[in-house]
Amino acid sequence: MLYPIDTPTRTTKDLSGIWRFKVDDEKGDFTPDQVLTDSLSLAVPASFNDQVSIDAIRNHVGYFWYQTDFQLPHLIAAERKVLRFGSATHEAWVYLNGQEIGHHKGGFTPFEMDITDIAVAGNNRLTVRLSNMLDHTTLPVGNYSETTDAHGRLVRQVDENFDFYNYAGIHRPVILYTTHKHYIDDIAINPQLNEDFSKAQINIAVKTHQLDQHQVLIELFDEEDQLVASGDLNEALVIENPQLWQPMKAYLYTAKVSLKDGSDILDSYSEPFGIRSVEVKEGKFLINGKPFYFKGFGKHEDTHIHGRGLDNAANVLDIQLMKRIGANSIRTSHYPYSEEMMRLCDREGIVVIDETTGVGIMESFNFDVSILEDGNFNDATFTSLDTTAAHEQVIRELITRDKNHACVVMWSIANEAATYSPGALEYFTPLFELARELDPQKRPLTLIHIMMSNPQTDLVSSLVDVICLNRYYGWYVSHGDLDTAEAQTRGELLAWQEKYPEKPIMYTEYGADTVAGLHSMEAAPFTEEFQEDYYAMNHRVFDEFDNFVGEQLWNFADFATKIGINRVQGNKKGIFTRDRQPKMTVRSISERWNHIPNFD
Ligand code: BDP
Repeated sequence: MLYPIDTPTRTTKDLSGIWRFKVDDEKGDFTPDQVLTDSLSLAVPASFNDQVSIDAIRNHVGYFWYQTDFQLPHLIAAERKVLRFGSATHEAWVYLNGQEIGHHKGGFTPFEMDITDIAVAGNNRLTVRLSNMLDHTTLPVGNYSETTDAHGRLVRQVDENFDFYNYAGIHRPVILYTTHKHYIDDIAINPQLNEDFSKAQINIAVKTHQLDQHQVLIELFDEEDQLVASGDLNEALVIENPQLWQPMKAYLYTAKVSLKDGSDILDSYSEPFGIRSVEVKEGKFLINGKPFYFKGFGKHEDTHIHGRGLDNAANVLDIQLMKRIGANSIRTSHYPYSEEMMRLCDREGIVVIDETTGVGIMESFNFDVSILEDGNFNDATFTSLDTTAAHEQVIRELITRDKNHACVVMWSIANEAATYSPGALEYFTPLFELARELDPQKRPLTLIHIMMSNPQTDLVSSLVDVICLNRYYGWYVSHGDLDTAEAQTRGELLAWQEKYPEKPIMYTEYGADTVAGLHSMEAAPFTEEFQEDYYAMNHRVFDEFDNFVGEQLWNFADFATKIGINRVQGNKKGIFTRDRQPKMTVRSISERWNHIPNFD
């Protein structure tokens, strides 16, 4: 599925704006052909939650209606018309002019519907029924329950099995685009560099919906818009002395694909791509043959008012701040980020570990590893949860969507699953196989380990290319005691290194909740001094290890979560506040990262 853009043969119409919105009372008195009355005005794209001032709506669990009207000119009557959602969280039923045209489950990936036969010239009414419910079959995983209130009414509840607020809504742009009836469906680009990087063969697969006599022409352009290679699908496209896509120094070529009927161009599409190699070898993570060091963050799509909705300005600022403090990479914790962000990371040279929605795959949550040590620990995650189908679907949709991005150097199949539980290896093996098979570029694969999964307890690390650890020594374990935490950090890294000497190791989370403006002479937890000491301790240990290939701290910025006794108006582990003001530790992290080169 291609990202919707304007080309000489395609037009897009962005349906962003103010839509009508209403909680579905489930009485069945509204049908999607009707005008949604008694509704609120709500911005799309954005989460609904923080746009409303009524708690009962903000926290409602169940179904919601969204509706807008749009006009189509007669001019495009003969064109094929497609309606595409960047994402709708978490499940959507879509109706056009009263007729159901599609359904999609999974809140962080795009889906589209051909509306050629249903859209009309003039006014069209688009209605969406949305659900924000999560359960043991969905990703992310939610604990779903039902009760009745004092009036006997059904009350649905979702207790998130993860640590971020369950924002919902139409989070990404809704675009109507047109194509010719014979069209380009998908493009997969797989640049292969020769050994000394003096040549790149650009392998391109194109999926079309076309007649046999039609031809596909491919033209490759450099950043100055100069044609550097061209040919049809059977010809080898070679770029001599290619400019490489490099971390923090991006170079993007463009593949212009045309579907032709004789000299007529029926459809054309331009896809940016970068040329770079990625490889894991002898304990190193190589980009373009050189050992790369990840410096950066686990993040969230989370901003004031927009919630988890697309916020291009925030994305731009975040990358600017990252550059200023010497960061070079992010992980899209804990779901696929917007296509707009992925394109921006390509452009800006930000290296991305691209994560699925595989979060919350854990029946028991506990940072106390000792409960595993007596050998009787029994966690029923892989018998009680039923997430396989959702997991396969999100892997498929993520890799299909992001396969061409130069910025993506590794796929993360899951975050903090119960990889110490019986059944973990059996659950993950086919998912890793699926990801390897789907990715034309065969990027490295990983999953992210929770603390309970250590060299003694972990069952799945034989599958991963890089050992990625979320570690909270000094915070959830040995809280406030950085001397003990330092010894524990060193001890565990040594044990991983001994067990998997060939696998690179990196931290994908480490952090301490820090309330901006809170200070103390004795560097007590929650103060800005403690956060600084905590990072200094970790960094001392990291620097002792040769096959330690990166530090992505938790989190870039404070973010919203459900309420809980560990959360002071959200998760405060950001090194920036939620409105992107620096905490004290930003200075020392900036000092460190600006002195660590991107490559060894
Ligand atoms: C890890 C999770 C992350 C949490 C973080 C924390 O991967 O989502 O926000 O811990 O507790 O367990 O701050």
